[in-house]
Amino acid sequence: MKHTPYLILLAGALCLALLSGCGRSSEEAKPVLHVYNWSDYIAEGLLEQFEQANDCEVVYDVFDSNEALYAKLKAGATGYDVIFPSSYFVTIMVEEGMLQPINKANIPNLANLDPAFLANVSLDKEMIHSVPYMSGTTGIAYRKDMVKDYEPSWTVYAREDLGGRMTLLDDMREVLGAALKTLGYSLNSTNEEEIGKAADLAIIWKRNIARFDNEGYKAGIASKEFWVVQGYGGDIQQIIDENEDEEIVYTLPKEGFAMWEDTMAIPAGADNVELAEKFINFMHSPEVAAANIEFNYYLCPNTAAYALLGAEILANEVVFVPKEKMARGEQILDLGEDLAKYIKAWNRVKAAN
Ligand code: SPD
Repeated sequence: MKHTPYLILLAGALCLALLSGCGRSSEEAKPVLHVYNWSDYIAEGLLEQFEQANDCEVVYDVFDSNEALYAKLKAGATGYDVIFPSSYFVTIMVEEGMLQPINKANIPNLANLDPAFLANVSLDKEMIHSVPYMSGTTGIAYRKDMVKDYEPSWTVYAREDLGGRMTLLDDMREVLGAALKTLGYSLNSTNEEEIGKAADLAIIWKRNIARFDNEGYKAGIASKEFWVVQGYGGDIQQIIDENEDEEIVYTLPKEGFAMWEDTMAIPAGADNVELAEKFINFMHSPEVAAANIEFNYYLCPNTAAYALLGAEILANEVVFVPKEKMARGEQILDLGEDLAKYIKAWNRVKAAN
């Protein structure tokens, strides 16, 4: 009886030892990198390549919007070592102490990045808290075989004859941004009246769509469930490739469209900063960046990678958007306190019938 507490302690210690790895094989004791990225956003085989090169394990989760990433971290999700926020969300996360500074000395491949991109496109130009990953456009994809009289215009969403066959992204800045452009305003407008008018227009569009959707639209347009979808250029191109379906066409609306930059960042309190830096460095080796451009159909501003790209991808206008089309694009920016106006307008759109 006298020894019972010690037996309990010993049993507890044994359990702890087993859980903490003393009983594990060397395979299980490898360091683990937790990555949280957008879906369909890394070339096949790269994670395994990184694991082998660094004798580690990568645990990889995906999200489908900046809001989902932000909400998950805010809700207390810890343990991620590398995350992929869009640049306009990095600013918000930095203000809220959610990201840690990047130690550039540990990421030599940052030298491969295009200085012009950093100066003109990046919002975090000195890469204090984030490193560019990919940039791209948001447009409309439609099925040639189902919509005969299509014009590349956001006004397609006012067409009742396509009712139930269209989707819009479940993304406040993207939908209100498209409506703002349609009305001739900036998609970064901070004018409450303009944002209000954009919400009114989005409510009209909402009546004609099947749903707001960030992921299912890809399978939906491939299966012909949807004929017109708002989507990200590279994701649409991936669907065209996977399904060898030339009936799907990606277009950049005449009124204008959103451009964005996604980044890699290390959350405050990340467990494995050293491995996170190695991962970011790996992603910016010329070979890996080239593989990602070829797979993702987005532009990684890694100039050292361009020499490794095939002729087909170099000629692909979804990736390398011609200057005359690019002129209609506008980059999504962080709006600081004015974002509240968008949240209010978006809530009205979401609540409307
Ligand atoms: N599958 C990857 C899609 C990445 C889109 N990121 C940009 C979002 C801007 N709203």
